[in-house]
Amino acid sequence: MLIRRTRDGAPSEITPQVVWKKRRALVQSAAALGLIGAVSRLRAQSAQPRKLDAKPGPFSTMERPTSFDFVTSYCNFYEFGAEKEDPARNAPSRLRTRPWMVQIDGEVRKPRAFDIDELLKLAPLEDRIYRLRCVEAWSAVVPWVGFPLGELIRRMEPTGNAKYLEFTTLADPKQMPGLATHVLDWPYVEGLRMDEAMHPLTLLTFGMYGAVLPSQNGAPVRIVVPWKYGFKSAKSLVRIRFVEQQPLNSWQRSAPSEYGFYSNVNPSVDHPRWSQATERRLGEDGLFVRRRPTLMFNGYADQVASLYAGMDLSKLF
Ligand SMILES: Nc1nc2c(c(=O)[nH]1)N[C@H]1C(S)=C(S)[C@@H](COP(=O)(O)O)O[C@H]1N2
Ligand SMILES: [Mo]
Repeated sequence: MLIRRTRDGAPSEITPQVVWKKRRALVQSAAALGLIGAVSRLRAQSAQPRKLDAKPGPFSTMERPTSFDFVTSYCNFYEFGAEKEDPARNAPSRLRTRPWMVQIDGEVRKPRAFDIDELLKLAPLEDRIYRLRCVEAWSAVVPWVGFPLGELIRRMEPTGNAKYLEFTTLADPKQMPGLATHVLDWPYVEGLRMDEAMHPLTLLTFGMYGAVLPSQNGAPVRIVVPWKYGFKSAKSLVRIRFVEQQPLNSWQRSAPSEYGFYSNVNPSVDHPRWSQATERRLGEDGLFVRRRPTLMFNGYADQVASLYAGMDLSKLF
């Protein structure tokens, strides 16, 4: 599957998934023995994030996950500030993730609101290690925990008019200092075509690295769409609306010449201000570190290319 496509990794970079699994098993047995509890009590304030039980899911890359420290400290979450360190600095102490409701409405037979703890139990959780490629030409490999968004969509019974999904994320100025700036029109809005949303790769995501999502990574629930630029993976969702018209996503609204609706990772369509042909992998900084070639659909072409058959992807970027 994806293993054969990993033509860019040096041998040391291709750590088999079993190693990650072993590491996770170690962490879990340490937790069982109370060791982690002991360690975390030594840490100043933060409680150990709650573990999420999950079975191994499909589509995981064999590439070595980026370190937890990188993925949780180098973030884009503009509601908490525009610098990469701002979300890690601001979100954990400010974002209240309980109680949390997610409204599901629009073109569905059964519109309703879910309490986050109910939503979390809607379908079995899976571990899935995906590449994430930011439009800013950096990438990471992240072990997510979630279930296919399609599991939720099916249960909502969409009407025949449901052609797209619109995702809206939290916009609360009391919790989110970034809302005082006008980087984007808040709330942050994203969208997917129905077949993209139903695709088995698209993950409704509650956790990473075997535990609940850190606030800066979009707690308590976010979308992860691994073949699209990172901004399509909206964080801290409060509403999913089924709609007939293509939603106008926040980045497209702010700069339509730079960001489109589809935003599929595509090395041959440059951003107007920079190349998308290569990327820098988080955690591989340094003068002599070679940039990686960016792969079409972020390496997921076998799974998703057929969704875009016949479309001119240089126009529908
Ligand atoms: N609500 C919200 N979601 C968001 C963003 C944001 O600013 N606000 N940034 C996006 C961008 S640009 C990226 S690259 C990814 C980053 O996810 P990560 O920080 O978990 O790696 O989140 C996306 N989701
Ligand atoms: Mo991004």
